[in-house]
Amino acid sequence: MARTPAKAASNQAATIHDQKLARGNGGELHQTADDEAEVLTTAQGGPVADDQNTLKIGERGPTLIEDFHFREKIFHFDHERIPERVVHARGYGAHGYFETYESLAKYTRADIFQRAGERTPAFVRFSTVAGSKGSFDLARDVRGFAVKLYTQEGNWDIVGNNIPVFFIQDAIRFPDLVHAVKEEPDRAFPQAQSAHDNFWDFISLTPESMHMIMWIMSDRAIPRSFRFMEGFGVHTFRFVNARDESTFVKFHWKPKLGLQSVVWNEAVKINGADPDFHRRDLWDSINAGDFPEWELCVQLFDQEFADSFDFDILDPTKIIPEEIIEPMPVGRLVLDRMPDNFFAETEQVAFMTQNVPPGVDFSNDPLLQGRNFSYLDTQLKRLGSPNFTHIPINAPKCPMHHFQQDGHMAMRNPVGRANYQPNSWGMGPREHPQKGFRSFADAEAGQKVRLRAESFADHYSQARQFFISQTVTEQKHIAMALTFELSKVETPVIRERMVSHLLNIDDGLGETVAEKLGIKKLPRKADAAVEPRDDLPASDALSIVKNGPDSFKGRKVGVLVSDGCDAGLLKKLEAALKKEGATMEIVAPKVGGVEASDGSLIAAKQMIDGGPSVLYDAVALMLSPEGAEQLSKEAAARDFVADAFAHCKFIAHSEAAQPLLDKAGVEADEGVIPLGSANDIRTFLESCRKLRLWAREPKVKL
Ligand code: HDE
Repeated sequence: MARTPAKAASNQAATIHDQKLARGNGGELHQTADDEAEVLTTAQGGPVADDQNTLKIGERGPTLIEDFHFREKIFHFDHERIPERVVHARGYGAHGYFETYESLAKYTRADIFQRAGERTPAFVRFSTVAGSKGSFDLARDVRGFAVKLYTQEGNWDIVGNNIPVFFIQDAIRFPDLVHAVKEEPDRAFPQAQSAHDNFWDFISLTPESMHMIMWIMSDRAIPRSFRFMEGFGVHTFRFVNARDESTFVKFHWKPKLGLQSVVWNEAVKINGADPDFHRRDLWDSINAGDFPEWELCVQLFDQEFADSFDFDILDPTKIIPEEIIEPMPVGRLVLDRMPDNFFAETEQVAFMTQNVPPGVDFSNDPLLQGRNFSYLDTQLKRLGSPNFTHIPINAPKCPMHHFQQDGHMAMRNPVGRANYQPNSWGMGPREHPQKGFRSFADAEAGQKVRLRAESFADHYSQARQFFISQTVTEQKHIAMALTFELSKVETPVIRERMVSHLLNIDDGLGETVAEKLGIKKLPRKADAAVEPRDDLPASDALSIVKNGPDSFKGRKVGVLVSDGCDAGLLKKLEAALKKEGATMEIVAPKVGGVEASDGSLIAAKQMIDGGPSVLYDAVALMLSPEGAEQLSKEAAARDFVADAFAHCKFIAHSEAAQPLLDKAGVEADEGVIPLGSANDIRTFLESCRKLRLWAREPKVKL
């Protein structure tokens, strides 16, 4: 069982306490073990006497190569890094479980879906795509949402994203897409950003990306936290039942806490204030026992539907709107434990689309087919051995028996004489035609060609459908994101080419972006392989704002306090937030905290410069008259308030905080809530459930 952080800390304290501290000749500190404590050893198990000084001839002489302890320590350090993932390098994972709601035996023979209430261990890794391992969390980017389910029939990996479509239709284009979005090869920047010439050059020459571009320019690409994102399997897969009948399936993960994103101006500031914002959020919530949860939903359909649907179900740049096929909840995923070690688990976890259990199968989506090749290759490169399934995080948790042997770092080899089959020794595992994985026997015929199907040719209609499904606020964010990104493109013709695509999606969108970029003469619409349709109806499921939470659960209020603040009011606010399942964090002029009106000491989590309001979902200003006066002279405090207001957040405040609100340029509206009575706290909390006061946005002109 994993040690709780509290226990781990106290064990460590005990160990330090038990150790003797001594100084060496040069004054360096030695922590030496007594009989009780663990003795430091080499990797070979040899006890170490001195870990502070290399072996030398004389105190000031040369170092000796016979110092095997030094040599081993440095050798291991030199090899600590493995190649980072070529995409999705920055990620964060957690353990949990999947719980099946009802038997899905009618559709699939996968063991995981046979028994209601059964729990299957799971590991999930969230990621950004473009940035390197050390990049910041709030890049405008797709988020990876990769789930490993340790089923009784082997590992099942649903290696998905938080966006249900992709940039390209055929895997052969993937290296070009990734080269284009990553830093430009001559200058090695920009890091973790799509706002540069190469990316938009590629996109403007790739009309099939236009649907994805709408998603990636929407607030979906700047989520508030991993806990508030959807996940999608993207491709069409198959379920296959015990009678070998196939049903097509698309996978959706729906967050129990609802969807939420930040605004771009906020994202930029979060990246400076806390580049680990998403990591910290997951770490904090899981360690606090507030376990994030998603429902797995499936869209199921047959060949007849596939033949009649407006678009090709093999085309990964298309969705099936939820109004056409309602996603059916089939289970829930709960994340309840952080890894004990980031490298061992999150860094070494190897996801592969080709990991499917019997009863789940592939479709002919050309992107999926290419991925099925790529992921095995990538694991060998990264983990360095064909035995990467021997690493605990990748090892199945069901019985496994095979004749694979040897190779780098082999931990498991066949036992006994037989390492092949068939054999006459009656030893070793045997294939099982019924229990084993049988591919769905789809009839395939045709010429060998390099062709894209005609049914993949419509690149604009669903892009338009996505755009018209957004609220006015969200549409504006898309236009602003496009304007921002294209403003960083230095080559005018690329900007114009993009506008010509946007005009095929929505005239208003194309015109707005052109105007904001200062393009005087509107380009003509891009040539379209298939005339864009304007009859696809809006789909509410595509909007974040329309799918927000109805509670403030899991969210955080930043409370700015000063000496003399009203202790009673603060306690009431804390109690109300706790009841809602939300938390608060105290921000003060000094991290040592403040003395409240009743003389009690209130400890702070952040000093004002380190805790800007972008880190919180709403803010409260609990200030005394002197505190407000003092803080209104400080830029960090004024920014705290001005940003919260500009980002359309709800602001509660003590009456005395007014001078700070005035200095920050806040014009009172329904989202600025004075706190006098307990009733006001209720009003504040009820408002917070809406997350943002979008009606303020035209006024703040973000
Ligand atoms: Fe991946 N992708 N991908 N991808 N992908 C990788 O595998 C690849 C695609 C996705 O947290 C790599 O282990 C190709 C779509 C996630 O460890 C690599 C193509 C979707 C993760 C690879 C795609 C994804 C990866 C890099 C086009 C959404 C991170 C490291 C045919 C459905 C998994 C690795 C983790 C990682 C290849 C397209 C999701 C190189 C060739 C579409 C979430 O194998």
